[in-house]
Amino acid sequence: MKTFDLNRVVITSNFWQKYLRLIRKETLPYQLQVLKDDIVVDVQAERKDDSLPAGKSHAIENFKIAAGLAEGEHFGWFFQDSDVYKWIESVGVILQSQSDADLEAQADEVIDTIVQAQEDDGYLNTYFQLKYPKLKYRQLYFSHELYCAGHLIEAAIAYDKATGKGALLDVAKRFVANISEHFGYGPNQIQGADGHQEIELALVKLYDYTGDKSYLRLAQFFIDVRGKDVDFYQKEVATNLAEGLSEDNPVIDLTYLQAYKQPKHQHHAVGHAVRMLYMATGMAKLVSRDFDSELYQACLDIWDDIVKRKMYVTGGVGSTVRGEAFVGGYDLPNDTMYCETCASIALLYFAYEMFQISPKAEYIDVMERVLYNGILSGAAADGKHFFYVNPLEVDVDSCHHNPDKGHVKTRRPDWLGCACCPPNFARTISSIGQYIYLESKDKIYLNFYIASRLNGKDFSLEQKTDFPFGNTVEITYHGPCKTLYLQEPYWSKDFMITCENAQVLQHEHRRVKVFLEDRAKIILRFKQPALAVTSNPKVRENIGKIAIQKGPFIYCAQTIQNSDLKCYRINLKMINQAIVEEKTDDFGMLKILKLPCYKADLWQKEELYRFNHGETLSLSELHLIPYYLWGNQGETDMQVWFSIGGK
Ligand code: FUB
Ligand code: ZN
Repeated sequence: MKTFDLNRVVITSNFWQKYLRLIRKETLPYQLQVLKDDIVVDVQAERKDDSLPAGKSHAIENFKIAAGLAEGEHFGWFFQDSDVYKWIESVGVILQSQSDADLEAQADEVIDTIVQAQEDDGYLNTYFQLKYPKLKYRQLYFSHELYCAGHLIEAAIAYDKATGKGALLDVAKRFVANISEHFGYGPNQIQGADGHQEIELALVKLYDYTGDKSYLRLAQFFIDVRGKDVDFYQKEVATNLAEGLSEDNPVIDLTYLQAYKQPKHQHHAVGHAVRMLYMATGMAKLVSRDFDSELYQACLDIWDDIVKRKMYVTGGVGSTVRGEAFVGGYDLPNDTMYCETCASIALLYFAYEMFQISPKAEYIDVMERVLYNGILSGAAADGKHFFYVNPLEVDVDSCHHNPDKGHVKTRRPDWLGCACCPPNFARTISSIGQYIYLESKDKIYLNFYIASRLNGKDFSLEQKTDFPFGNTVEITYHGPCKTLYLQEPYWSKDFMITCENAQVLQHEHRRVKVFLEDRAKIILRFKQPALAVTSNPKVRENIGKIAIQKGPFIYCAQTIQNSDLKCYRINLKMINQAIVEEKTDDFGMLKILKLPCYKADLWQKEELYRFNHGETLSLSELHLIPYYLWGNQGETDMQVWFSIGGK
């Protein structure tokens, strides 16, 4: 299957155009100012820990120092370079469908600095160049050198594709040449992989872009070598100690790094969530380019483990702050979870790759769930504030006082010391056009109902719809006969399809196969009722609770619109009485779902426990908003799961 170049997909959806405009006009200029330390913003540590870098970004300054254009020391996380690469990738993605002279000039300037920062032998990582040159490629358990290289590759491809200016692509290729020289199964080569996966998926992209098979082979090497020698990282530590190069003597957690065995033998989602999912994405990419049944089985099992046991209803993943990691199955606490924006983004990537291997409804379901909930919640509606952690329940007082919630922010900060999420959000959302359609020979896969025009090589297709809010999709097609694949959304009711110059050939497992002739017209109609979501009884946090979903959106309640969130009791019989009230707010997007319900009376006396006291319930109304919009109106308690109650 192939994606379409972004200049072939013209997004006309109001919902998504707003985001694309926001990213181009607000987010990217703002992010550049922050990366250049040009504006004073509150750069917070990602969790309460005074040892973590915060206060400024310094990401571009690090490149300037490495390039000899400025003096000073490296500041920030050792993977700070990747923030800049992701920003360039976002610009590249935007420029692929729309010119923007200002953004392009700014990106050129940044790229020029990067070019100058690269060493003659191709190596490029400002942290090691400036701080520990003797430890290059020698601390792979934490170094992120190849992780940063991966983001460089992705940025370089996006920018070259958009502008044809190959400077950054040359940098990336020279860095990869240096990596190929140092890593491999040859004598004197390093037989290990970066602690943080990313280069694997990026190398496959580089192979796709250049057609050079050596990049695919290198990606295969990194997936193969991981976990092959389980002592690899510990040996690195021992050698550095013995040679007096470093005094660090950590005990390496191989589960955190997904290096406890080779990926092809891994069958569970464990350890650091973003690493796990970038790796799984890389594995799935390899499977679709060069089929490997063992690797595919590992992908399938990891997928099942996530979506059947470890994924939040918002598409968030990573249940614990410790190691930003997956934990056991059904362990999904709503208020101490991690649910990093990057992890949700990585789940979108993994799902998309899995769909391309086997186009089943479940992959699109997860992509949609994570996109409209756990990813969009990552940024504020102003495009300039960002969550790293995306909770499903916030009690402001508890977040301020409970040290176990030091990572749960009650407001999206201006920026973060560990700023992986904000530019990841920008590059992913600006690439939305890439996820809507796929093609394979004479087949077109329409994955998302997003109003857009698709200009294929020999056909054109247009989707007219107000989705995610509207309930109809009108598809028109001009071109030679083809087969179109559509999805019946899992949350939809009364899904109906009518065709002109087209014929439904199959409608099974919520996948619809339609034969298209020239001038075909297809109209889809469906309802998006408010639905009560129940979780598997093994999820102890959600026993006796429900969440509300309408269309692709999970809803939540805030104390801005309600009071004492824990007192609301939802009666399943009342769900169908929910009504939507549109409210124009600053961002013009807020739709409030008003749900009749019950509310437990508060106790008048301040006491903690009573004997034999049933709840006294009064009729009430809960005002819910789409989860992704929470936290845009100031600090507030927030809740997704509500107790069932009332008659
Ligand atoms: O380590 C690089 C990125 O920073 C990870 O993907 C995130 O989880 C954050 O730790
Ligand atoms: Zn992140």
